[in-house]
Amino acid sequence: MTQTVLPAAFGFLASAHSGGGPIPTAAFATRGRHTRLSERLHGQTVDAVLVHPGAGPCAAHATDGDVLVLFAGEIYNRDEIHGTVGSPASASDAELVSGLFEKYGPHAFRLVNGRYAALLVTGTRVLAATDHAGSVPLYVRPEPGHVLAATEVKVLAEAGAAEGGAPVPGPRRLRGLPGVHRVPAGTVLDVRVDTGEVTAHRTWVPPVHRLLMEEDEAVNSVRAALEKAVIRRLPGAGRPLVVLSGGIDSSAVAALSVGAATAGVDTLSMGTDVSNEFPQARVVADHLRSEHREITVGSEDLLALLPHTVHAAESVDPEVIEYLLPLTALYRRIDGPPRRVLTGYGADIPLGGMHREDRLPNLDTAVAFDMDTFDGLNEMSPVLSAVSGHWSTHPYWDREVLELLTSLEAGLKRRYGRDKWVLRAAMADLLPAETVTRPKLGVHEGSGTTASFSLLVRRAGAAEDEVAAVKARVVQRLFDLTVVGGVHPDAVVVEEVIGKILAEGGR
Ligand code: IOT
Ligand code: MG
Repeated sequence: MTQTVLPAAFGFLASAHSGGGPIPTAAFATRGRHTRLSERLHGQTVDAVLVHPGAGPCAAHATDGDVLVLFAGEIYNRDEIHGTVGSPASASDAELVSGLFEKYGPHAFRLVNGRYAALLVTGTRVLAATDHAGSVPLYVRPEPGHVLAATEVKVLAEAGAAEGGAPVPGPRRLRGLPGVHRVPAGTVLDVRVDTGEVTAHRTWVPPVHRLLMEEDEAVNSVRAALEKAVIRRLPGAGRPLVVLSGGIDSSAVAALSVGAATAGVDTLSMGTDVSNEFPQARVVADHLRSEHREITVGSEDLLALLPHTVHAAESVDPEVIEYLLPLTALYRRIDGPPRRVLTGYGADIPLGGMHREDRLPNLDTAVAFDMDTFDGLNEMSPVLSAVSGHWSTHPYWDREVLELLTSLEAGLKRRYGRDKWVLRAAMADLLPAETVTRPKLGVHEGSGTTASFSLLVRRAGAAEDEVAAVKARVVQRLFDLTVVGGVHPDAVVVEEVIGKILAEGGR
């Protein structure tokens, strides 16, 4: 069963209440049409806004008796779910979740491999669920009698501090937003609307065991899992767009897409006036015969998008913002109708690609640490591309691929002096040899983003040893302004923010 061209919705805002309650303005950064709905269930009323691509009716909600489902994103194991719930082939993802819930209750979400945030309302409960990776962020603001939920936290900022909310399990508070909580990755928060009480159920945890495997078996398993994940992400009609750096991660996604997409594949590379990887990406595009485009962004224009990146990602991690800034610039330059975008993002986390580390115990420690700490960074937030109407998806963070890659023993990740060896070996027959052997270069390095941001901070007067701390404060300040404070990112001048931070000194 092939994927639809785009998901039925990119995001939502919902207010579930037993006796009225204001619903905030749907101030999403996500671009799309807004569909409103108001549904009276037995024990509560739900008012919601879905933000979605396309002009037709929005299929991202389903009602069945006293169950209402709102669903942002998409499911990748639709076939398996059909098999177990016996739904019609035309069933929407929201209907599949509703069918799974009827059979399995809140454990339904343990069965879904997808990129989604979902809200399921029934009786006096609101279930707020994230996928295994928390790749579509979801936030709740529980108060006795009134629960707000949204896929962008800026939408909840307007509601102010929650009153009388019961404690929420897990330290998932948000900077500057008292009473608002992020739903952790791979979790269902079960909220009682009458009391505001919250219980958390995990639906996925990263594997901590490791598998010893023969080379051939590991290589074949990685190839098969990644191929399946790519195929599951390809649209039934239309051409996918692969954002291509020419590194092994995105080149593998492009190669597997070319093998599977009947309508052909487009590839796109970005660079700046300071630095680019155009020649390396071109080698891959020529080899695969994709329709390839290059986009050059001036580094001043790039840095001016820092507020937009923080506003879209709603992240306060300065390193992650440096990875996401060039991608934000790239997505904003994809014009024309909404596209389905495949990326190689995330491969380096389970494979330890960011760590230039030869010693296996240290490499595995780094992988374990990264798999323990990704939650809340929002590095795969769909909002990054949805600000310009596009849907992004990440095959390496498909639940099955991620589980396999994480659990491979470190010696399959680092082997014969190569990083990400198992992936390189798995793709060797589909890519040019120079691509397969090319060492990793991060997007923040290849585009010169880290260097340009550092230069900007130094030019404003920061000493060399202050640069990292100032960058961190800049990112926090941008979050306070654009996410908490509701200031439009166009209205923020990065140089002024840096100037103020330096003027404040150590405070
Ligand atoms: P990197 O792996 O360089 O890039 C991520 C994806 O962005 C690539 O696979 C590709 O699809 C796209 N991309 C990168 N550069 C370009 C370009 N010039 N033109 C077009 N598309 C491009 C950071 C990183 O190095 O990205 N991301 C790491 C993990 C971050 C660490 N996070 C964590 N520990 N939680 C990653 O795994 O992707
Ligand atoms: Mg990568």
